[in-house]
Amino acid sequence: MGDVLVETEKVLHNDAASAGDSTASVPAQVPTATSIDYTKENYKYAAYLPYSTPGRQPPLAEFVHVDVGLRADPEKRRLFSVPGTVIQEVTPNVGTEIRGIQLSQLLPEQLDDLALLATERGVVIFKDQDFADIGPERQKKYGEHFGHLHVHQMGIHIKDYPQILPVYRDAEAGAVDKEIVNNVTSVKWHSDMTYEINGMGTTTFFPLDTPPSGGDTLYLSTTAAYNALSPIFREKLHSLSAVHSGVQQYNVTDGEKRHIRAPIETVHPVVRTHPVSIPWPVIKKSSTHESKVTKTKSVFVNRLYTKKIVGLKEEESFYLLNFLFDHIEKGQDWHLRVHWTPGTVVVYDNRVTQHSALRDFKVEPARTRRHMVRITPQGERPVFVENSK
Ligand SMILES: O=C(O)CCC(=O)C(=O)O
Ligand SMILES: [Fe+2]
Repeated sequence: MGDVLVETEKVLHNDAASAGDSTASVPAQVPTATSIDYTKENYKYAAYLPYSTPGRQPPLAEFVHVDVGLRADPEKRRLFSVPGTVIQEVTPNVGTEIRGIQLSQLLPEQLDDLALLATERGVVIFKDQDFADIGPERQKKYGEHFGHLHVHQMGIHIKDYPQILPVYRDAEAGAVDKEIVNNVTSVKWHSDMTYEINGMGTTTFFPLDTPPSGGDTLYLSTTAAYNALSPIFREKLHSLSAVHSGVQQYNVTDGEKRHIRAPIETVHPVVRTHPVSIPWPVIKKSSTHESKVTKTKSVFVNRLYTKKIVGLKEEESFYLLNFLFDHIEKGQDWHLRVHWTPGTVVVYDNRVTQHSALRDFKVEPARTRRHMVRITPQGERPVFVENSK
């Protein structure tokens, strides 16, 4: 053991029970090797350290998702009328900051209003929250309000909760430096796992522990990016679809193979319509405010996962995709940056936004960590509907 530590400066954060756990019904969960020795530190958020469960699982099957945003009050009164709530736009195009209300206390109908707000504003930033301290069970139940929780193909999860994703980086785990060694910047814009058939929906992301400086997250609105294009150009995009691939992510490893599913590629529309605006009879029936809700279209291609426009020749596809990536990523008028103070929780709608981690922080072995948590409900299979706004 001593040799291993000297050679790799990594430790397993297991409590002895978990690594050796191998009852017939419960697969063994393996703690991820970390640079910080958690047998020596009484870490408040040890329950959120990364684990994986070796083994192969079947592909995810497509399912019908009816979004809770359809039940929202268009004025979002049930959310906004809570006494003491302070609501502030961050920029005109993206982001709303909320104080004075606890996300952990919201009722189902208030969460419906929140889903609509996240659709309209892209990113909702809650401040001074107790959410990080309510425990994984309540966090999972909260996330399930918005949809079926996604389990990541890379197989990382917190102990006993495959649906809760730790985004953990120290000098060993998350391989901060290894990942970006061949890039000029750590910025990697994307929407989450767009290679999946059912896309990701109303997503919640929050910090447990962050470096003294750096490690902010960048967000942007793909609805505003769509609206900035000329009507003629938008029209051209409407008929196009593109291939999104999970293969590259699957092939990036830190030496450990933890993947639980074979990687897939899926074709999605280049412009997608948000489900709260789709005039689909099944949805109409369950909606009390169908006629009033925002109808949004957004550009749905991202540099990390979108590989090719269907039907175009290589050079044409490359040219058009790179124009769209640059357009989305460079328009500061639809960007914002979240600095993670304790108690901050972000709720973003993955259908209408992209984001990027910033791995700009200095990493001291056995000391620095950036520890975040993501709860990611899946939404509908992305669709384009011609007559939406
Ligand atoms: O670490 C971050 O700031 C973002 C990570 C990320 O892309 C994600 O959790 O989806
Ligand atoms: Fe992400």
